Amino acid sequence: MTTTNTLSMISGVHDSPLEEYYTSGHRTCQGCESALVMKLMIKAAGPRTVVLGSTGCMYVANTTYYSTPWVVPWMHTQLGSSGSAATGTAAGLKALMSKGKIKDEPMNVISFCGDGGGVDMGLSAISASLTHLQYNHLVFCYDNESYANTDIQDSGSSPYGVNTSFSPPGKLHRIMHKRWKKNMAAMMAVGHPGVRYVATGCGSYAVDLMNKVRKALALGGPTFIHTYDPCPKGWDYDPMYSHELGMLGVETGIWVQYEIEDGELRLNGPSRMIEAGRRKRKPVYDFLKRQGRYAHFTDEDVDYYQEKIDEMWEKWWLPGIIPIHPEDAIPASPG
Ligand SMILES: Cc1ncc(C[n+]2csc(CCOP(=O)(O)OP(=O)(O)O)c2C)c(N)n1
Ligand code: SF4
Ligand SMILES: [Mg+2]
Repeated sequence: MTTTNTLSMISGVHDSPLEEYYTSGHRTCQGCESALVMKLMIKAAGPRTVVLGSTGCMYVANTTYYSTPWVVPWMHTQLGSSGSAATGTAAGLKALMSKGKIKDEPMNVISFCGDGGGVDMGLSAISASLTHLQYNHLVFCYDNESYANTDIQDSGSSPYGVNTSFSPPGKLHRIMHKRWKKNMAAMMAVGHPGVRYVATGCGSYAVDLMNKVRKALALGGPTFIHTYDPCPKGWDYDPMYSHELGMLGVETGIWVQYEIEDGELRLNGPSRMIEAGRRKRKPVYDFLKRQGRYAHFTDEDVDYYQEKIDEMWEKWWLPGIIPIHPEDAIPASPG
């Protein structure tokens, strides 16, 4: 494995780098948290970084004809290919360096994808990329909970009951999207021994997110980060509330902030306080009622959603992370 960049931890907003590598030139919606997440991601990684992006809002709305906000080398890759693009680029750089064709220096490779591109279509390529431990790269999944760029179709990461263009509430069936959100980060952590870093994040907790990017890149090998990104268009709310909705997602316990470093799990921020019993979860109603995508929810629907979140925190083997109920385990037979 080639060496990685030394990236120190950022102690607070005042300590974050001033330089921007994702600047003007994009045309994402006002209040787009995924755009903020891109800005934080590359601010943390710095200039010695190659960014690859699979199709989705962060490709299409960012890079149109001759305009782009990326100041670092950037390449588009096919919708399901963030994993293979990451491995291929890291392997290519390593080969060029070992042949002396380019300077041998630590180089960050970050390959991002949306939830449609990563949690659904590109899952196998991401999984494969996390088994090639000899290459340094970060797969970064920004999750706005729909195929947003093609007009908000539901994905495997869309939450229960949500109104999307593929799951509009009708007179006969109010709830059309009945699946629960895939548990992507935990799946990546548990299924890929040898991966040194897997984390969840949210743009509302900017310093936490930037430090997670730095840890992933500095630890090296293949790593994975999954962010929770309010999307004014798909979630249907006034763009000024993006930051607040990200916080509410965490404070209600719907989204859990954590990192797994060399097999050691740490919950972060409000999620850590909730887990330690030092803070109460806010009712999911406070989050759901703020978004048009849940406008069709009745009181029963909200109660059901709350029950599922309570179960995630109270009955799962690891709260919000591993959905196994230890009390239901069949005891091993003696002898
Ligand atoms: C193989 C393939 N199928 C379909 C498309 C059309 N398409 C372009 S962007 C997109 C949505 C991607 O959703 P996601 O990965 O969640 O990113 P988002 O748009 O939400 O940022 C789709 C379906 C495509 N570009 N390639
Ligand atoms: S649709 Fe959502 S993710 Fe796409 S640019 Fe607009 S706010 Fe961002
Ligand atoms: Mg998406």
